[in-house]
Amino acid sequence: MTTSPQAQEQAAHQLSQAIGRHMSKPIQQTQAMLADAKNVGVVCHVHPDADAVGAAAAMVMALRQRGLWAVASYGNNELPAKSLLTIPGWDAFVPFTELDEDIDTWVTVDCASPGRLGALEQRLMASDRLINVDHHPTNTRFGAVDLVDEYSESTTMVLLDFFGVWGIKLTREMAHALYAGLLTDTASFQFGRSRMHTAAARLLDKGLDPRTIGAQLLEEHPFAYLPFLGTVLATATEVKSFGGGVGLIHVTIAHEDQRDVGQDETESVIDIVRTTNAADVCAVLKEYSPGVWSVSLRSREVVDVSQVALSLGGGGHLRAAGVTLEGTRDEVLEALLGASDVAASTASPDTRR
Ligand SMILES: [Mn+2]
Repeated sequence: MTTSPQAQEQAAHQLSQAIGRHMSKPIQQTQAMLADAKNVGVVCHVHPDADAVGAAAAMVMALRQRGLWAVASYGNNELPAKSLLTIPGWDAFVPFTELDEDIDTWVTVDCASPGRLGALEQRLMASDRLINVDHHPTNTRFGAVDLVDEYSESTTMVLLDFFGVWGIKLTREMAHALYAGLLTDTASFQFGRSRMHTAAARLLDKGLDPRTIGAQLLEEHPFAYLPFLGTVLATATEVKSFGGGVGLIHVTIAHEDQRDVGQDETESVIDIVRTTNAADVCAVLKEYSPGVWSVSLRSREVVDVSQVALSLGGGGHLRAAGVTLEGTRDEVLEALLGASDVAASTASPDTRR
């Protein structure tokens, strides 16, 4: 029997929209564990981003819809970037020191490894009822149940699939929280499968305004942002030999540069640096407290930066990854440049320029 091109296209479309078959078992296991849960703590990674806050907030809303008691938290003391406070469900977060003793089940979201739990690592890893929900290819599968889909664009996409099977009725607030993670983790719908758009359409159809949410999350900077950019972008340096010749551009944000700006401003720098085409890899070295540096890595099309980050003790995705390192700026830069061979080894010869 021959299949018409239309039928083939239809079948390909259905496949692209389907939840990966590898997810059916972890989805069942997650449902089973939550069926026996009463009080649930949902924990996202330290120094959360929009996917972390959005996923935790949406998960708490879904758990409460199912009649469970639930709160969200993360394992560090500082407030997240101001823009993240616009995500509905932020009010479900409590400081990690105030997490109830009666919590019987934990759900981690957007955490690739136990180290990302910060101050909550020991407490959560001591539990045998931990559900690890994530989309990082470098996830270490540290849960009793691992609901990890590395093909998903965001952790909120993993949850959207799960909620569909779990029978959750999507509310406007839930859709907003899920959309926040999808929008930002795809760099405004540049990285992902076509189903990121069908998912976005479903979420927007709950009554969301993409312009309002986009502006809230990505385009609300104070005037001080401009002189700040002037200072940090002036540090841009090109290392042509990095990664066997694919090149690296690095930019430094020293602790004192951040006096007049917040995390929304510092986090945006990598998205400016990565628009230059002079090198495949770019890095922003950000000193978030004196001597402690978060190194954000991006690649355009050749290097697998998740492997570069992993070799330094961090993790992430093919085109976006990160690691926290301690020392002086020169020591951190030296460590990064030392990963040049790792970068080269991930570059496929035919795509190397
Ligand atoms: Mn994520």
